[in-house]
Amino acid sequence: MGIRFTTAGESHGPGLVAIVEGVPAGLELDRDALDRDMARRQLGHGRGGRMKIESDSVEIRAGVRHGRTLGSPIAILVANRDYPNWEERMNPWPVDGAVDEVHTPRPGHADLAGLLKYGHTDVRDVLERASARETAARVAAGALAKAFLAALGVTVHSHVLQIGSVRATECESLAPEDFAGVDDSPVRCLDPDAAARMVDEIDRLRRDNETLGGTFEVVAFGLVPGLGSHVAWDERLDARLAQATVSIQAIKGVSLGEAWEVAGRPGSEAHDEIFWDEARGWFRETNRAGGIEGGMTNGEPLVVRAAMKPLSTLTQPLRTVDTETTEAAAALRERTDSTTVPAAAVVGEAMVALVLAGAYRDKLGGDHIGDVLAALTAYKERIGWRR
Ligand code: EPS
Repeated sequence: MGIRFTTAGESHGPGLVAIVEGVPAGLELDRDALDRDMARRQLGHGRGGRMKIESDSVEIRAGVRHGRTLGSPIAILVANRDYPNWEERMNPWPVDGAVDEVHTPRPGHADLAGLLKYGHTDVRDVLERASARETAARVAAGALAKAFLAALGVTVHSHVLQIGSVRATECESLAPEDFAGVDDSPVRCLDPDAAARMVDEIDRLRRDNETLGGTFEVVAFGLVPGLGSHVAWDERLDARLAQATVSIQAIKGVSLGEAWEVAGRPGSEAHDEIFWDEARGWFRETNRAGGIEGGMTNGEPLVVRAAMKPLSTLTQPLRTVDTETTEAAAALRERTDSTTVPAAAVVGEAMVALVLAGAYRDKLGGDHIGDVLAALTAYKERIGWRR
């Protein structure tokens, strides 16, 4: 069954909910670790005023008892602390007095297509759900997946590669310890010089009423080979990772390993030659494939990259059309962030962790975490895996 999860919630409604199914029973959870991830998602230079209001924490409502999972669906609540300021506009029940409708869809957002598709007259009925506030629920779900993966020796990290026109210098290869200080960077970037330039670029463009996109990378360490499968299109792990990552709001592109670079190279410089020695067993000296071959992990670090477009709520709004009058208008101006690439990278970790946790569950089964660990040991032994 893998891991299944769904979220519910509007950006300025009472709160967000995530329901996660498939986490084995008996897994110990660390409350602080869950909340740490929630706080990490709120980081990053370029966030707007909303982050001063929210201070996200995970409230478990089902599926956990005395710090251990029960194997039943886990229900998580993340409150919207901004809701009291929106109680009239976002109340689930009718309110006294008129609430103004929004009729100026933003180019680049779900506003117009959502309005037409669902037959709403108020753009707010679309934008509240399309908002990336929903990613708080994903990160909560992802934190459960990370706890499961940690028990299996897997860690998931992320860092920002580019914001606006500023690119970080990339390292040849990364180890888990390289990420130790990444959250101390104001833009979650491992290259301090580039980070300083990113901050300047954000400040400069913010003064010009602009928003910025960028790219980030998620890296997972400690994976065994053989997660996912070559036998069917929808079992390919790269396909699942791509879907999960591109489903994050404002993500427009996803690649695995050095996908775009490899496309232009001769075959002899595109792949990762195979080696074996007594100490290490199977290993590679390069990781151009980003840890995936034939839709399966190959045991090297998994590398997923994503491209995020600049946020589509602009303080200097783009041209649109009033949906009531069909007259030319300026798009909705709302409080917004300048950039959320550092936060999106943390959401990327969550989505990658959920896919990987599901792949482990598919590979090893296990109603109880002890069963999963026993199956993992047996599998490693059968394939002679030494890492
Ligand atoms: C968002 C707009 C901003 C962001 C929000 C996503 O919210 P507001 O309109 O309340 O200022 O702050 O992100 C979050 C609230 C969050 O927790 O990440 C949007 O339109 O997508």
